[in-house]
Amino acid sequence: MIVKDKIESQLPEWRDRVQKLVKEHGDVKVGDVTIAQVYGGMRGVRALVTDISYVDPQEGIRLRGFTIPEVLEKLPRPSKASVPWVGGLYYLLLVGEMPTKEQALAVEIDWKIRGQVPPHVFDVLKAMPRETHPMMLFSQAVLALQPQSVFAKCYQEGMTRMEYWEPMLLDSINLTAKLPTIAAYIYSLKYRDGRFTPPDPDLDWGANFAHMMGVDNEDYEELSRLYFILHSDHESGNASAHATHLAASTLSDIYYAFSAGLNSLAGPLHGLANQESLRWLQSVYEKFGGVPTKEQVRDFAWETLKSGQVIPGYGHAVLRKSDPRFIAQYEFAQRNLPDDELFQLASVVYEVVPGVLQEQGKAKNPWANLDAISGTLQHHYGITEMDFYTVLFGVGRSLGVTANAVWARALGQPIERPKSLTTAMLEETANLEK
Ligand code: NMX
Ligand code: MLT
Repeated sequence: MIVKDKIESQLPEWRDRVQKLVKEHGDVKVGDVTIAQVYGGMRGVRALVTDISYVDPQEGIRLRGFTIPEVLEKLPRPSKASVPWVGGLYYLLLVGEMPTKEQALAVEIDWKIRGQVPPHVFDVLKAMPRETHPMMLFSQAVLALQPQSVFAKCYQEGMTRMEYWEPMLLDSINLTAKLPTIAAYIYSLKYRDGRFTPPDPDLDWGANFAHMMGVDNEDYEELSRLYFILHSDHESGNASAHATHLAASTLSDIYYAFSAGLNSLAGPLHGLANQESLRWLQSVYEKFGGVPTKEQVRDFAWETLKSGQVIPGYGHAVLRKSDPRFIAQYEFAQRNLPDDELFQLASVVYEVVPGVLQEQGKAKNPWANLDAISGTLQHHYGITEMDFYTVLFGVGRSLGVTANAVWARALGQPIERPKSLTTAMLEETANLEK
C-alpha cells in the first residue's frame, strides 16, 4: 500500500522531533487558561496538536500547508473535470505531500478493492424504524463494521506500541472505502423506497457516490468530490474531530472512534447546521413567496434573533472572516446554478445577515461558514431531503479524522484526560489573584 510505505519512511524523523520537543522543551508554556475559557467551551485554549491542518482566523483552513484554492488547483483530477479526485486529497492528508496522478489513483484503487459493505450492515439499517434520522443510521452502520477491526484483533494478539499505526491505517482505508456506499444506501432506504443503485467500478470515490445517489449528472459528480474535499478537515478542536480523537485516545479502534465523532457532528451547532441552514432559507422563501428583498431578509433575520435562535450557517468559533469553504461552494454555484432561486436567496442572505449580526453585536464572527450554502447546492441537484445533509458532511469528515487517528497512533499520543476543578476552587483562585 503506497500510503503505508510513505508514512513509514517519515516516522523516524517525526518521532525524533516530537520526542526532542517533549524531552528538552516540555516545560515551555504555550498559553494560559482563564476562568472565562474554562466556562466557555475551552475556546482558544491551545491544548491540541496536529500537523494535518491549521485554521487561521483570517485566512481559513490550510490542509497540509495548502489553502483551499491551492488544494483545488494542485490536486490531480480526472480528465476534463474541474474538481480533483478525493483519493488525492486523502493521500495529501495522510502523507503530507501533494500526490502525483498515479499516487491519487492508487488510493482510489485501494478504496475500490476495500469498498464492499458486509450484508449485515444493511440488515441492521433495514431493521430500524423508518423515521430514524439518517445521522443515527450512519453512526450505527459505522459501529456495525467494528467487528472487522484489524486494530482490535492485533491488539488482542499483543502487537507492540510501535506497530499500532499500521492496523489503524488499514482500518481507516477499509472504513473510508465503504462510506459513500453506506451513505447512498441510507438515502435509498429513507427516500427512494429502498431502490439502491450499486457502485460502478469505473467511477472514482466521489463520482460513484453521485451515481449511487441516482444522480447521473457530471456536475453532481464534480459537486460530490468538491463537497467531500471541503468538509474533510478543520484542525483538531472542532467537535467531531475532537470527539473522534478523544475516543481513539483510549486505543479504541477507528469504528468506535469515528462513530463518536459522527454523534458529535449530529448537533445543530456543528454539522447539523447544514440541514438547519436550508430549513431557514426555505422558511424565508415560503414567507415571502419567492426570492425576498434585502429589507425582507433583514426583518426575517431580526425575527429569528429576537426569538432567541441562531441564524444557521453564520458564525464560527475560530474564523473571523467568510469561510473559504463557503466561498469555494459559492463560486461553484455561480458557475453552475446562477439562476437557481434558492441560490439567489442564499446570496441575498449572504449580503444581509453579516450586517444584522454585527448590529446585534453578539456573534464574534458574523460571516458565513461552510453550512450557509452546502444544502442549497444539494437541493439544486434533487437531493432535497435536508435531514440527509449531515451524513454528507460525515462522509467528508471521515478523511480528516482518520488521517489524524493514524498519526496520533504513530506518534504515540496518550489517552486524553484533562483536569477538572470545582466552582469553589475557581472562586478561591479568583480571590487569591485579586
Ligand atoms: N446567530 C445568532 N447568534 C449567534 C450566531 C448566529 N449565527 N453565532 C454566534 N451567535 C451568538 C452565540 O449564540 C453567543 O450568544 P450568547 O452569548 O447569548 O450565548 C454569542 O453570539 C457569542 O458566540 P460566539 O463566541 O461568536 O460563537 P461560539 O464560538 O460560541 O459558537 C457557533 C460558534 C458556530 C456554534 C455559533 O456561531 C453558531 O451557533 N452559529 C450558528 C450555527 C452554525 O452555523 N453552526 C455551524 C458551524 C460550522 N460547523 O459546521 O460546525
Ligand atoms: C468544522 O468544519 O468542523 C466547523 O467549521 C467547526 C469548527 O471548525 O469548529
